[in-house]
Amino acid sequence: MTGSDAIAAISTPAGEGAIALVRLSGGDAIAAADKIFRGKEKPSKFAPQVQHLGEIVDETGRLIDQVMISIHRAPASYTGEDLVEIGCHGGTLVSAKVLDACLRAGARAARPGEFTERAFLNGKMDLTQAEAVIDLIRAKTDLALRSATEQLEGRLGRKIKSIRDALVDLVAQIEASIDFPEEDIAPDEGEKLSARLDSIRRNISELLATADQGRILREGLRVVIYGATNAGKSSLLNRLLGYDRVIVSETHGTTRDTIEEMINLRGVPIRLLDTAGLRTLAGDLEREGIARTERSLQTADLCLHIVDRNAGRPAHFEKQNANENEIFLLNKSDLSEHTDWKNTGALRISCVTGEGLPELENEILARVARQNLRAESAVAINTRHRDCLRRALDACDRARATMDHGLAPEYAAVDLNGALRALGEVIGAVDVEQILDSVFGQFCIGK
Ligand SMILES: Nc1nc2c(ncn2[C@@H]2O[C@H](COP(=O)(O)OP(=O)(O)OP(=O)(O)O)[C@@H](O)[C@H]2O)c(=O)[nH]1
Ligand SMILES: [Mg+2]
Repeated sequence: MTGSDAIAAISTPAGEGAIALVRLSGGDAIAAADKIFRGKEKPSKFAPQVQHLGEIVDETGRLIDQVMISIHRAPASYTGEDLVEIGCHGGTLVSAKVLDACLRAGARAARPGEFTERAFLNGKMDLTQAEAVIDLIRAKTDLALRSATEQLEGRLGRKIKSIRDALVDLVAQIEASIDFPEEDIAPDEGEKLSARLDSIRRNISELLATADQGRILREGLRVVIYGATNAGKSSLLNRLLGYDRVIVSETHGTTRDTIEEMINLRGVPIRLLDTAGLRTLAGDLEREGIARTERSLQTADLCLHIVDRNAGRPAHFEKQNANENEIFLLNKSDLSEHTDWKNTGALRISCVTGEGLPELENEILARVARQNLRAESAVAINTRHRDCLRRALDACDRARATMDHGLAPEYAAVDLNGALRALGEVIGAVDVEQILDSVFGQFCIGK
């Protein structure tokens, strides 16, 4: 259980708005509200979950703001503790003064994510669900949002728990045969144990395979536009973005740095990068830009190689082999085609007329689909989960090797227990202070 000291924070974003929400949570939260609220009755007398109109006053009894206030009693609240929600007017100063009043009444300022941390510590949610709250707040597209909602609902947690249960059974079998050899427990032997372990390893691998999808949903697919100078890279970024974000000009070498923008392509979040054009005759500054282009290409999920069909083949040009991670584009299809490009298989687009752009979007989405990014497969692990699951899988692999060597199953038990711990870390079933700090530290204050 958590200490029941009351914490308080402004839960709505900073800035002006119609209303702001100040939350108080903890054993003393309602008592603190009693001290600063003036209305028909005291918050401690309120029925839970009912809004009441009244005033927040300072220590001299002077009015700070007219508010709507409600109380939620433990354990039926977000945090699992007594929780008070004060809806005040949305000015920066007003909400700060209401928060101040809460602090004077005995609460302390909440750390980022502390409300959700308490919800986790009070068993209201597992760690994957707590993380889903961050994903939900940060989601930029419908698909990302849906995935976060599924995780909040507990789908990933349930999968992990079922794998863990299977592993616990297996370990129990093995340990029973060690601890009570004389009892007549007929433990699963050799082949059967290995088969059970293999099924567990498969389940872990399947979850691990969703890591890429999770990264794309959370951070966006990295799509890098590259090609010779003046090919129309910046024009393409502007076109896909829908407004003139980058300077476009007929001068070669206009873009000197990589420029990144987020777009929402029919629900799929995409981080689109415009890069410095590639050419051999370049000054120092431009060379640095080109080096950055090359670095971006190394981390790209998908590259859009774009050339000007009106011009001849650029000096650096290499004919690309059919590559899963690359789409080759002949731009400026509104102009005549240089003979160099005769019979070149490529998608022809025009950033001026918009020709070919819907086809390009389809092609990008088709490539994404090949990466298994589908709304239905809504379980998508994050990097922390991936790290835990990899350790769990490694430990299972070691246990499997031990069994293969014909050693007694108890030698495998050490590794299997390691796998159990690693799986437990995913859902927060093992008490590891460090994990909690790193998870909840990412939150905003008041969540
Ligand atoms: N006619 C025609 N002109 C285009 C098209 N796309 C781009 N342009 C023109 O081509 C020139 C270069 O476009 P940019 O988008 O700046 O090219 P870039 O690849 O970003 O060039 P650098 O930043 O110098 O590497 C500009 O004058 C654009 O207006 C197109 O589809 N058709
Ligand atoms: Mg450019």
